[in-house]
Amino acid sequence: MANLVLFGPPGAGKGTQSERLIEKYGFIHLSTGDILRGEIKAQTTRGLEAKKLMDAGDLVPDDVVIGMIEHKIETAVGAKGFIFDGFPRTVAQAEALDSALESHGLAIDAMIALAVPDDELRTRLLERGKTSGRADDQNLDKINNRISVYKDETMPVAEFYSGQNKYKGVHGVGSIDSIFSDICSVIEDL
Ligand code: B4P
Repeated sequence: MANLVLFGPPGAGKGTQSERLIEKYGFIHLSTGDILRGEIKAQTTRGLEAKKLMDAGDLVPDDVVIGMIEHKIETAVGAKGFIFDGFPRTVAQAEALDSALESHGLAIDAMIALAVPDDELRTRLLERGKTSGRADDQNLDKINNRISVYKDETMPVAEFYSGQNKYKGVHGVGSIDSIFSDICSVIEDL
């Protein structure tokens, strides 16, 4: 089984497609967004610190998310394969992920990158904001900030994996089923 990074801008469908991939292939799913929202719900110190940044659409510091992911990898070693959703979001996180996996004799096999135009992202996130209760989905300025943080801080991660010949682009507009089928084709060709 492969270890995959599911990549894309906010609202690209990473969480949506991860759910289906887990069901089909039995991956261990590591979503830093979900883990952080869990910490906020549990009102941990880390969660309370992260909340301000997440609500504004900014990234949580690298050392916080790297520590969380290293811990989750430790507890799941021996799993069939990992799907990293929303992580890495900076080159420093990508380097830390390579080291953490390497220390267990593992590596990323592919980055699957969902490409979606900015207008479609804004529409999807505002729509989700009507029911998600997520502050970062309910305000256009915050959504625009998330998109620009993605362009400035996260897009270089795609070059990082391109340099390792692991980048696989997938068109992220269309039905959820057709995008899922394109992702499965990539995985089955690995
Ligand atoms: P995340 O939780 O990772 O989430 P996301 O960017 O909102 O989106 P995702 O792409 O998963 O969207 P989804 O499938 O749900 O991050 C939230 C915040 O956490 C970040 O801003 C940051 O503050 C913090 N954070 C997380 N990880 C971090 C890290 N590594 N480092 C630092 N900070 C970090 O899809 C969105 C909507 O689109 C849904 O409503 C869905 O139904 C819809 N949709 C999906 N596919 C569709 C399709 N094909 N057509 C139409 N609609 C579709």
